[in-house]
Amino acid sequence: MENTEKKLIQFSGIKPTGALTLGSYLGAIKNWKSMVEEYESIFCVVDMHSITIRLNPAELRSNAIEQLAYYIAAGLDPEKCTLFIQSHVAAHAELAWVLNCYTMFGELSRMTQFKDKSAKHADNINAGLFTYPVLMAADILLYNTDIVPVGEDQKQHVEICRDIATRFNNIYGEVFKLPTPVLPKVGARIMSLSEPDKKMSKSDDETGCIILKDSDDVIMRKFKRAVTDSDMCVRYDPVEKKGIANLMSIYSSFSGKSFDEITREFEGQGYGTFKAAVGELTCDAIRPIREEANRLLKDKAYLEEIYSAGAAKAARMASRMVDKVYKKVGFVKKPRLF
Ligand code: AQP
Repeated sequence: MENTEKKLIQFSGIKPTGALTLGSYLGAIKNWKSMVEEYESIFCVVDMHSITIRLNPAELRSNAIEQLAYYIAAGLDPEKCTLFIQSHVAAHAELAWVLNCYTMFGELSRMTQFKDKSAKHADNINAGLFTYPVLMAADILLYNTDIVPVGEDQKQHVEICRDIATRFNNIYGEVFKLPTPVLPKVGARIMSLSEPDKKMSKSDDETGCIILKDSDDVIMRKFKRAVTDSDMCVRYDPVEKKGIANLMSIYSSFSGKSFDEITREFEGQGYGTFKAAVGELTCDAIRPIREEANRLLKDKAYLEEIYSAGAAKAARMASRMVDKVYKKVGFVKKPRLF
């Protein structure tokens, strides 16, 4: 008999501000992929979020296409997932404006990412940086999303999304579904290899950040130089031994081994051996993704087909939500324009 039960929906996205990192792979994409069979899956390249910082336009465009290729290469099968580029679906901007009017200045001021990014880009603290979480709330709420798989740094933004949705629902009835953030058990916060008290970020220093495009040689070199400590014992202690704890998280994410198992495996061996093992495991996991992404990037027509079909499907779903919201707030029904 045909299974008519509707699947719950997972939605997530990554901004194409640079090349994808090992952090975004372990914190987000790998987790997305693990839930594709169970959930209806919608994944977005959130290019509109990227322009809160000044980027070279040609670079942004090529990052966005490259990111889509990496999504597919990492196993997000376009037959099973809706893959699209955010700026292709106007409903994201439309709902974001409405939600701006239901979001408080005070709550946006408390966002950690806003405080961090304002400090980092002191010469360009634009309104988009401030209202970033509102656009993210629109992204999520447009699709009746049940879960949002993210890394730890984005959890606060899913929480404010719930607050905005609750405020709107309290006024207009049950319009939005309240989404739940889902973090991976291991790898929710991968740290920089060179400064292990800082998150590994696309826009940060090159030596501490593994990008999925890195060759095996580069990956091995970066792991070899990873900052550790003088204790010489592979043991999980994220307070006193941040560098080693980070390497253990990466090793655990790829191998599925627990921290105790890893400690036993490397007992009596130097950090050099452990770092090389983490590097090799990372290379083995990333190499096929990189190779497949490079192959896909040679076929721009195929990628265009995928993001066009994805946008058409997403736009159909999203426009239903925009119509509902516009009606609730009192806008006159849109005439047919074409
Ligand atoms: N280091 C990380 N560890 C675990 N998860 C991470 N994510 C990002 N870095 C790590 C998760 O991956 C998704 C990427 O989201 P994003 O690129 O839209 O936002 P971000 O968190 O701001 O990523 P970056 O790399 O730090 O970008 P820049 O440097 O441009 O600000 C999210 O789910 C995130 O949690």
